[in-house]
Amino acid sequence: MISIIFPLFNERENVIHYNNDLFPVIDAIGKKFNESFEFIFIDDGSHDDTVERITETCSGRSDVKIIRHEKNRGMGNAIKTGLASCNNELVITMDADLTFRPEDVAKLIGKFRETHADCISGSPYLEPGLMEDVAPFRLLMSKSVNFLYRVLLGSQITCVSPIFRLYKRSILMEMQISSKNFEINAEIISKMIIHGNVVVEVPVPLLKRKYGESKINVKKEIKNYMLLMYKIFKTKYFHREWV
Ligand SMILES: Nc1nc2c(ncn2[C@@H]2O[C@H](COP(=O)(O)OP(=O)(O)O)[C@@H](O)[C@H]2O)c(=O)[nH]1
Ligand SMILES: [Mg+2]
Repeated sequence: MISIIFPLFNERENVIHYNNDLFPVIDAIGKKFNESFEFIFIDDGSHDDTVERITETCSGRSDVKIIRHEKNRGMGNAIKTGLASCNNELVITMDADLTFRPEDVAKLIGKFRETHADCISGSPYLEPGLMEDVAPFRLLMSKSVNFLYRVLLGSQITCVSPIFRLYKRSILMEMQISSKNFEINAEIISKMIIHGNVVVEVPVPLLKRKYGESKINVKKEIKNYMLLMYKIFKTKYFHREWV
């Protein structure tokens, strides 16, 4: 069984569509791969009625866990809550807005069965033309940050930030993860690369959000990614503690 963790913050416009856009797609992948899934939704103190809507949408499904943070604690903390609340060795993390397509979960599983890597990471930069309608400034920032990470990590990784991944959970449970927000994905992948874990990327499209609004605070995230790079630098080259 594979656990799929979704951090949710004010996503009522998305979760009401899951009976069309998410569950049938994952159920079909389960049949194709002879695999079963557990869905873990972490509501991170949403101000809207995300919890009520997801509870309603999932009624009748026995493969769903809904966990709630009373207050907003950030995407990183929500993913950590998700990891702590499942027992399966394989976990997938995914966006609630389904901008990474649920059908591409098949690519994560297919690549894992082929390679048995420690992490299969979806990348919209592995092939040209996979990014749908991204603001040029955000694309430039993202590509520059990824370039710096490649240099720093001495790795060919094309994209450090996506949430769309399959992991061996035991590796994450042994890792000290300090990020509270969006940069958790870059922290995890950087530490895996530094520790010599096997990370394999697969090309996946990144679509434009269909419903609701993005919650990312670009300035705050750039600051967090820079701080993270400083920590990698200290740890990798001076063997100093990651604090
Ligand atoms: N738990 C948690 N999840 C969040 C938070 N902010 C965003 N998310 C979730 O993280 C995912 C990505 O966020 P999104 O707003 O789409 O950012 P973008 O894709 O970078 O534009 C979505 O599933 C959001 O619901 C937060 O503060 N806490
Ligand atoms: Mg999004």
